[in-house]
Amino acid sequence: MKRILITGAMGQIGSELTTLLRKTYGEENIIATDIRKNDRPVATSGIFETLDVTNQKAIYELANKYHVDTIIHLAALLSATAEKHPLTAWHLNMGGLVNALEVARECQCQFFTPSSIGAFGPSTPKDLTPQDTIQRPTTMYGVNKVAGELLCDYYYHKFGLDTRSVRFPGLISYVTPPGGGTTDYAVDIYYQAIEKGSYTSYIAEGTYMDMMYMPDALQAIIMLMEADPSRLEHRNAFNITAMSVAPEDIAAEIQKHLPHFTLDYAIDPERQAIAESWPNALDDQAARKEWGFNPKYNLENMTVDMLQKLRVRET
Ligand code: AKB
Repeated sequence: MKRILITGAMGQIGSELTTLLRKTYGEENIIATDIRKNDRPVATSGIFETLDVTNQKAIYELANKYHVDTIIHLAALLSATAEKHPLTAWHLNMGGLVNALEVARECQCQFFTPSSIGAFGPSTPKDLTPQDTIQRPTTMYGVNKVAGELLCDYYYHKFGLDTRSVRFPGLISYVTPPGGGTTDYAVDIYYQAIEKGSYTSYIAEGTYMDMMYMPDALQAIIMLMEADPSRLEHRNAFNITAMSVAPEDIAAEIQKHLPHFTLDYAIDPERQAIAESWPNALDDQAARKEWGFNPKYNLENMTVDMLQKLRVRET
């Protein structure tokens, strides 16, 4: 039986992961935490504690109070925000991670924290980006992600801590909007398609990035955490992807359902530069081979589901 502490539970991944983990492992076994508290179900329907991950003692006290055996550390700033506030990002992303790892070490917890396609940079091969390749990112977020991957591997080799991670692509969901990411356009486009019938993209035509629908991302976390450790040749972190798309591909798919939908562009140079430094399409064979990663959604069936779910929300 698992008892899981989640940090950043109010965020884009955390909100939905908390709900799924409560269903999977029982509400009493999931301790959702976040520095924010509001009246969303994450904070009102199960165990919820406010937690600042830069306070190691506070993480330890909660881990101890609830006798947790797993920590899922999600609290972090995303790429665009991190680029605007690099030192805050360093402090929160790296300080929070090392604190959470230290608590995991003291409490002998299994540990998951997400890495990202942001862990790659302009000198990384852009197409079919290999699992093991050059990682010289040019963003603070990317620097944090590479350092985080190495730190998690260090805790595995040095202390035998069971650390596991994936490099998430842009995540698309109709539940909680992302905030401060470079790939956020791929979520906004669906919201605006339903609300206004048009979208102005800050990412340029022809800019390809990996994306994934949230149900596949959540399933990936559970599958990796439950994977037989003897099959894992890699740990921190596995390439995973479900599709490689540019803004016009998503628009064309939306137009199949909303023929009057229009897309135009007003490029944000900062986020465009970040996007251009990232891969077009990852090779995720290692994840498929070592723990059976197998996403169910592609651009086509994700678009059907997103539009349907957002329409229901509108009414
Ligand atoms: C971001 O755009 O910052 C994130 C990511 C790909 O890590 N969605």
